[in-house]
Amino acid sequence: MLQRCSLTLRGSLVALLASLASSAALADTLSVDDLHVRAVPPVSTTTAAFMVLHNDGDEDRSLVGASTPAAGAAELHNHVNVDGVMQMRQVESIPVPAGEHVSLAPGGYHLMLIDLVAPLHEGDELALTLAFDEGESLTLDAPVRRIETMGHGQREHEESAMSHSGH
Ligand SMILES: [Cu+2]
Repeated sequence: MLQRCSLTLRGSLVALLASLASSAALADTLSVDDLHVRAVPPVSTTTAAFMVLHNDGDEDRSLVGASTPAAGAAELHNHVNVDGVMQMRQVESIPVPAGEHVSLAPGGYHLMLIDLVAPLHEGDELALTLAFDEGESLTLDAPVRRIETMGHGQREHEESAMSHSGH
């Protein structure tokens, strides 16, 4: 199961974030837009956060980690097409090439929030800390929103979680 296999990764993420705690403020070349968290039913212990990451600088950058007090773990995920079936996979980083932006959106890259400590309500705001490859971290308030999507709803997302394999 996802929960169990994420335990060792969670430990290393905590260590990583601890090492970043005293780092410099985010360089102004990186910015975050349209940050939000998917509203889920109270019985759900996982959800996903979405955003658009902008890199206005000359160097390729990447998002390398995330955390929130609202969840036991926050993992970087992508959806990949495996023999015609969309599966969620954990990734080590999400690249944000120089001068470009990357969307974290349903069906693609997203931050998976695992082991929610309390039910989410539409309109709540979660403090979400993003860690970048040169040691910067940025903490933002992520509003909880209802997201209506075709083909990539919460039910499918949870089924994808079930098919998680390899870690
Ligand atoms: Cu996911």
